[in-house]
Amino acid sequence: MRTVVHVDMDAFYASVETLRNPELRGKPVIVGGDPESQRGVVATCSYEARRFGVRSAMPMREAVKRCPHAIFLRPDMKTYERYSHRVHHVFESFTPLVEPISIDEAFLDLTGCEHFYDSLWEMGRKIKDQIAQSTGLTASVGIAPNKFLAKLASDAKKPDGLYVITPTQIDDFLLPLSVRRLPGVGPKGAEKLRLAGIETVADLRRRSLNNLQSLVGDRWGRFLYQLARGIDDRAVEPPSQSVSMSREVTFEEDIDDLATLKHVLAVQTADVGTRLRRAGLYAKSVFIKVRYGDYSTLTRRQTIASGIQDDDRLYEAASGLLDRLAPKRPVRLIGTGVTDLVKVRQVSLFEDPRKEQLSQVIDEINARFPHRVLKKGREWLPVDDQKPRAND
Ligand code: DCP
Ligand code: MG
Repeated sequence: MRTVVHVDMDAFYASVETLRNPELRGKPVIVGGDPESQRGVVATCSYEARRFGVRSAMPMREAVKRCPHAIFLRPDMKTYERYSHRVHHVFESFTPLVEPISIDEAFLDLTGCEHFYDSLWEMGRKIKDQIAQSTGLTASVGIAPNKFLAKLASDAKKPDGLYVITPTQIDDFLLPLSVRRLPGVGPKGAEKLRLAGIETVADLRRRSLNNLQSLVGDRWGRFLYQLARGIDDRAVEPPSQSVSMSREVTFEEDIDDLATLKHVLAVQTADVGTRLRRAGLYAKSVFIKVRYGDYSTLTRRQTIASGIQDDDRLYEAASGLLDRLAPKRPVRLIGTGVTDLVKVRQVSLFEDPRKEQLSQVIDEINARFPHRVLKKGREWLPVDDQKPRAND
């Protein structure tokens, strides 16, 4: 049995702002874009502002309507990142097995450490106390036998919450929940399940594996079948120690055209590929990052066991990931990169070694000129016009 802890800071950006300026304490604080602008959205808000119905990702104009007397602030990412690092240090004083999920959220694997504490509740209180001591901020902590349940637990008593789910308590906690609370079940998925008569986890539990797979497909069906039983075998995975290389760009105007986004990926993978070959490294993971206008950020990652360094395969992987991610809204930022870098590649019998040679020849020629003179067809595109925004 594992002991997985999920920690999520409360109203993170707004809490840091309140810490810096104690006059904000107890007041509705909204952090986000320009309230005057059409594009501005709420990044987050204090719990006082949430009482007026203000939420993350809501247009600023709507937030002003709902809570006109709030204090409106623009985000100060540098400061939030400094606090995020401090919180991370606290995590690492409890265990090296820390998987950061976002700027204010992480999973910790404390399996085997239980005997250092009187109870799992005490373990949770210690983590919260250390965070408060180091930063002055409150966090919500959930402790459970796996990631899925730990995340639900940290959410159960927010803000400043603590909740423990032991194996015998799983059913009491889980069965009454709406399926909407399950990871990956959005409004559309929930509607599909509702039409099939499934609204709560208890409804889900009554269905056979076959039934769920015929409803939502094989992979999703299996995933839901397991979640309904509180089963989740995913490990807490600390980020790989090896370095990564990446490249990203923020657009002047959000872009919703897939072909343009792929062109940008082509330029970025060519850049990353050049750096890989220069360092004599092969990448076993390729990832992409997509940020929408409301700052919500998605990443996708693919593992390539044999390791790659040529532009074609890097691009193929990145563009395949973008297809899978299938952006639903205009994209503000796109990036791609590689991790799990290794020196020596395991040779696969099915790969074409000429691909790498071609990339190397292009690098050699480019190295002799100040600008890249040789580019592959898909790199010719209008991205030079897309300058990063000043405030990113
Ligand atoms: N964030 C953002 N845009 C979003 C969602 C979040 O910029 N659409 C930022 C601001 C948040 C931070 O990320 O402070 C952490 O996100 P959370 O979802 O954890 O939200 P909060 O920490 O603000 O509140 P909660 O107490 O609900 O965790
Ligand atoms: Mg949070």
